Amino acid sequence: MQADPVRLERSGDIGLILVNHPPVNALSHAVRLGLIEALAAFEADGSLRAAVLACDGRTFIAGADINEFSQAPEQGEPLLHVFLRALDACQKPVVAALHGTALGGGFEVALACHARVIAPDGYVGFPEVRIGLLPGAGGTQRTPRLVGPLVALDLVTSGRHVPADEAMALGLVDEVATDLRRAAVARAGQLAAAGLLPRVADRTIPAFDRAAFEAALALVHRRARGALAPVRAADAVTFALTSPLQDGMAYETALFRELLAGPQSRALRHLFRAERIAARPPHGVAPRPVRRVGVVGGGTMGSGISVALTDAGLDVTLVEVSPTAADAARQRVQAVYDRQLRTGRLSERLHEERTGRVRYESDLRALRDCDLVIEAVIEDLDAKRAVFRALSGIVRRDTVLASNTSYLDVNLLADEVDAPERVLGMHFFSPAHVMRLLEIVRPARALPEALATSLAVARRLRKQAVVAGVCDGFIGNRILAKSRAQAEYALEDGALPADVDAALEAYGMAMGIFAVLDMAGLDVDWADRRRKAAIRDPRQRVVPVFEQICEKGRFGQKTGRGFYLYRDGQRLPDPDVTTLVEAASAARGITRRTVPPEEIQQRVHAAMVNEGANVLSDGIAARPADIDVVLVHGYGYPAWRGGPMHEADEIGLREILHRVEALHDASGLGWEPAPLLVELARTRKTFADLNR
Ligand code: 3H9
Repeated sequence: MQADPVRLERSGDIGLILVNHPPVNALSHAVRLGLIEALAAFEADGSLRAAVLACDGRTFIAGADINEFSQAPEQGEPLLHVFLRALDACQKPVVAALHGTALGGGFEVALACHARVIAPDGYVGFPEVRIGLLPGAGGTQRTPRLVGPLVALDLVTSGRHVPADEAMALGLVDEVATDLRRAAVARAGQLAAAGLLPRVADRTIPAFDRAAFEAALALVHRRARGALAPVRAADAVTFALTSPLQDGMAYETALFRELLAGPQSRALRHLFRAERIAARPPHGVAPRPVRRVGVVGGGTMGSGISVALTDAGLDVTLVEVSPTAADAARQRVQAVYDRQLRTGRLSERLHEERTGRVRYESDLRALRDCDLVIEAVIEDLDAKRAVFRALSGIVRRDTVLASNTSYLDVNLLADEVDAPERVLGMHFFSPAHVMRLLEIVRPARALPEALATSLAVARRLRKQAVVAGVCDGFIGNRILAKSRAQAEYALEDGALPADVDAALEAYGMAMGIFAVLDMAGLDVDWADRRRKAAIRDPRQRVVPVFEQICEKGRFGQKTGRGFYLYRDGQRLPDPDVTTLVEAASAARGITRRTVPPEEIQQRVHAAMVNEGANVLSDGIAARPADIDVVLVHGYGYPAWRGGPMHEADEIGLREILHRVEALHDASGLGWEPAPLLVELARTRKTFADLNR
């Protein structure tokens, strides 16, 4: 840790309070102390008329120091509030000069300054809800006074980053300036000359549309889906409408402390760390430069991947089997961008620029100059092998070759090429330009350099990368297969698809298992299930309903029927499926019973944890936290629970083991408790112990 993270300099008669605390100038203990001292020194210096508060490095203060949140409270002294009170009491103007990301406590400091100037590429915002907190240093009280309760509510409950031009339009900042320091110094001088000390604290709440506010509040509650922080943040903004600032600050602090001590913030802070560790490239290995990327196959996945690449500023060559198929791929990509243009999410200029950056070809030789090629043809080993064999004779020897397979053995694809150590998997999730998760599948021979390259591409695509080993289904689909099996057993025991889905949604899952299956298309899974059925031990418990639905040509939403019936845009229970489910129970001699939602939730969770433990023992995931990241970002597991492995630690592994033993008793072969889980429970250890 460096000695002096805050210093006071001067520019003529303007003081410069400068923070230098890499990587993101977080408000660590030493920074808070330094700010208090620098402000006091500035106030005491009669030759300084005003001050600018600015940061060195890549960003203005990006918030409180998240690492300190897990430490003992006394280490929190002096509190940020001490500095904010000093700013409020300061009799000379202080102007905040914002660049990079002025977030959370950082933006709260800026709001306590007398004016705010921002660089054109800067952002402001309150991302606290993403780590299960609310702005705890006045953000929920000052923001509604500055820009009205509606904007405040949006910012503190969504956590979104607001770009400079929008921040200006909303009134969150006073000026956007290319020459940031100079503009901030000039403004500080002007305020001093005019004898002005504008304080957000002195403002009253501006007039607002009460009905619109109530509607926005209702939406926050509906969208929270079990998450506490957005609800509490909304409470704090509501409180500001009728209370003096000091009371509001006290209320906000009480809520902040409650959230900080609670399990949801603990879970979300665990994820914050886990996300960054999972995506870390191998130490000291440089990625290869990637400019042009080839995509083989322009179906749903290939076109989605092309959009993701183009969005990130990469040039794409998409190859299909024929000019007609290439044209269909062009239309798929075009449709995504046209929709974005229509809905105002993309300007005409960007629409033209992005659609122009994809080349469509029908000959693999067009990929000659690519730095990375991603294969996204049908999920068939022979088809994929043929593509890799052909690519090997076309691309450079250092071109990284990736397959988008969701369960096939990437080692077998590597066998087809010259220099197999540059082959790996890049498993995107559908729709590929929307879903954040990207499993990077690492075959035995893959070079660290190839891995670093794919991780760098993932970062550029703003995807959450997690490295997985080679096995059937990698991390996510392998665990999903087990949790889905329990959902199917619950059908046989007495539940209906809507009961299972309602239980999982009440748990906080983005969508129930059967609704997801219908959305993705049952035919996709059917092929995989048939493949697995051929190699399965016949003594294993299997529910025939899925196959029976598929045999009737019902493939989910796209055919209007699957586990549910789809009519007029609505998802409805289907009596035919009820009949199939009841028949399945009867065939197994099961007397149907009411399966309580908690039982469904616990069974699905226990199945995930047990398979997660096997995934760890097999070396498919490097750490339990990686599994959490996969389930949260790719499978709709509620982030505020921190992922299944973190949740298991919170519940206690002895209890989890009991639940897994109950699964084994009820479900038989294939449900044995994972040796790793047994060992951890026996030695009273946690999955978190393995993260270190
Ligand atoms: C808060 O402010 C509470 C207040 O309201 C009330 C207080 C009383 N602390 O993400 P990156 C580290 S709550 C400590 O890869 P990027 C991060 O771990 C806070 N460390 O970079 C990583 O370390 P490593 C509200 C932090 O360029 C390194 O910096 N603020 C913090 O992709 C680089 O991070 C937030 O929630 C932190 N606050 O993105 C902002 N932030 O290399 C959280 C980052 O060892 N941060 N680090 O893995 C972010 O959203 C992104 O980091 C940011 C940069 C956008 C700033």
